[in-house]
Amino acid sequence: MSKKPFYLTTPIFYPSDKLHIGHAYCTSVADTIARYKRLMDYDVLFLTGSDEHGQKIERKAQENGVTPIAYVDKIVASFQQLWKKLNISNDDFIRTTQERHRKVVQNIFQKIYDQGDIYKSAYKGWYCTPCETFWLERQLVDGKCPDCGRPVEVLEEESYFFRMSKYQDRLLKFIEENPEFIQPVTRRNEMINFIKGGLEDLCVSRTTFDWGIPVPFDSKHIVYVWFDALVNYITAAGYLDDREKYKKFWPADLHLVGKEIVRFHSIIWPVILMALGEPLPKQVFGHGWLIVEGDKMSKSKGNVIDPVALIDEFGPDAIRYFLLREINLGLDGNFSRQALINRINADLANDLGNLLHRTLSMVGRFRDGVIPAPGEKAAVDEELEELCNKTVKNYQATMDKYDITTTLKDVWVLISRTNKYIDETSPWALVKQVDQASRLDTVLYNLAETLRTIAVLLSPVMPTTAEKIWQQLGMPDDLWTVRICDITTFGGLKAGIKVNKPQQIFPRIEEREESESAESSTSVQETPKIETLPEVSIDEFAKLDLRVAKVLAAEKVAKADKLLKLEVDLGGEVRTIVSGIAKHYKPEELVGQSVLMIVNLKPAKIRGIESRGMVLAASIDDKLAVVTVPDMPAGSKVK
Ligand code: ME8
Repeated sequence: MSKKPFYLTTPIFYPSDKLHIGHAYCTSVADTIARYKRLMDYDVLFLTGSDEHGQKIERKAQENGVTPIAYVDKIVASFQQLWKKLNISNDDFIRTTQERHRKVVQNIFQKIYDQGDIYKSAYKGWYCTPCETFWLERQLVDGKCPDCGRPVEVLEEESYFFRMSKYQDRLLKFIEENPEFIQPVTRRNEMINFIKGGLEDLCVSRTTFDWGIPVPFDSKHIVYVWFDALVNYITAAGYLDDREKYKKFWPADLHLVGKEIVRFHSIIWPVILMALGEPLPKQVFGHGWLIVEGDKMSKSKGNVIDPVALIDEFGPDAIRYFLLREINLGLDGNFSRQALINRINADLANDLGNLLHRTLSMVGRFRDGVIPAPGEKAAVDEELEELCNKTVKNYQATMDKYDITTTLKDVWVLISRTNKYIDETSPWALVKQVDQASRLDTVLYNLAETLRTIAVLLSPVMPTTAEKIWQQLGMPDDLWTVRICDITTFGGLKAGIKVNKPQQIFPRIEEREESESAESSTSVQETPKIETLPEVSIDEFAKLDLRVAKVLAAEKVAKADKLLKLEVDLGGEVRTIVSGIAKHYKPEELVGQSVLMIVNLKPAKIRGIESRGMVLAASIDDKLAVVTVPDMPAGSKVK
């Protein structure tokens, strides 16, 4: 049986400037959906590209003293590099300056003109060049563009007009009959109101500059850049040159666009298609904006975030994960460096990184690196199995709604539960009991199987990380040939596979503030070679108040040859403590030293002296040294 097709697109971006993190957000969402659909065994066509014509680009090129094509060539190359760096799996990249596109735009323009839906008249009104949009006097807000608030220019020129008004009722009926066509519902309501306000015929040609596709029957005119741009979606689907492909992929399943251009995609574009007698796309989804410290990104505000620098610093998957986890599709979301670091440390380095590291190191140490076949089962194993199966099921339900944020939250519930499963089953204790070998096999198998499932579930969002996990688990098949049916029932992993040595997938980012606001944390990195006390969480560790204390005075405690009584300054408070270090230090050796102390230890009476705190010391066999922190002022905190 042939696979079901799925065609999705991003907007084609203007190469007037380099792309910022907002563009990277949109394309990461689209890429995640494309990869998810491939996982669901669809035949996917994923398109992105560049919108290269228009007055804005022509002016930019002039300012830079180069031809428009030289200008866009350079910027478009930077788009393509960015998508490569971000691991975007687009199947095609369309440039509106390509010949395949020019042919389609001219063909369509001619066709609509021939049927009488394009006519010549004169335009008099306003134009916003940054948005490439025509406005009527009454639509302006304080004399400025109602969309972007920038100044508009007066335009008076001979133009061709597209009879949009003729299609108003048909369009409204279509939108009302197809509730899924415009999403989310807030955008749908906006569009319905807009259409009810009346559709004007649209000016679809310009004569006062050259950078565009000539109108085929009147070369003085060039095609309006939005008419030109929207048509890209059928050019790439093979409208003129590959009818079989076109039949397969058109109508598109999803046009993912920013909320500010939903109007072009759900009004102008459908009317062009209606005029052509072509089916309308199944859905236009308007995503929200990325806001930086409360403001929309813009060059003039100086808050534009360069995705290339971020990827170089943190890697592509951390950026993709952050954007998809933090921003609910359809709503605006905030970008902040600190929030990004918190996510990397808590979710990626800690939760996910530890699970992989602990699992692989235990399979390595306890079973010579070979995943055992499962043995005896206990209730805790069944609970993990059930959660794993349920997560895979819910995953499909939430991903089908493009609710990627909820999907990721659910996967992290599974990751956290699996970390807890390690603590509950204590494989390091099972390995010491001969009669528990079968239980240990089950635990190790279950951990590897859950990680295999997690790698597949995360592959649409974090393709590089998923591949790393896959490789470290020693999986023999190519991750990208795996389909959802391979993970729907727990237990699909074959025993006997040799895992590789664990390697860190996300290093912790050490920046000053991050430990203060780091969110959930499960456990500290396992150290394979030494026996440790049971793990504590970062929150538990944070309960210990460790500070630098300056020793003001020290003396021996009468009739106790191990004890010294110390007076210490904690930067504003002097305390007395008793410490069992008399065999290693003479009192005078300690005076003036800055030592480390726990200051919130419960007070204890030792030989009648109340000791309020404890000095930290390192010791092995009969050696001991107090931990000193020279040059740190008394009262400094240890974090
Ligand atoms: O509008 N947050 O191109 P464009 C999130 N060429 N997404 C953002 C964003 C932000 N702060 N800023 C931009 C055009 N975007 C036309 C499209 S399609 C036939 C023609 C994303 O370069 C968002 O997807 O101005 C938005 O719709 C798109 O970039 C606009 O890109």
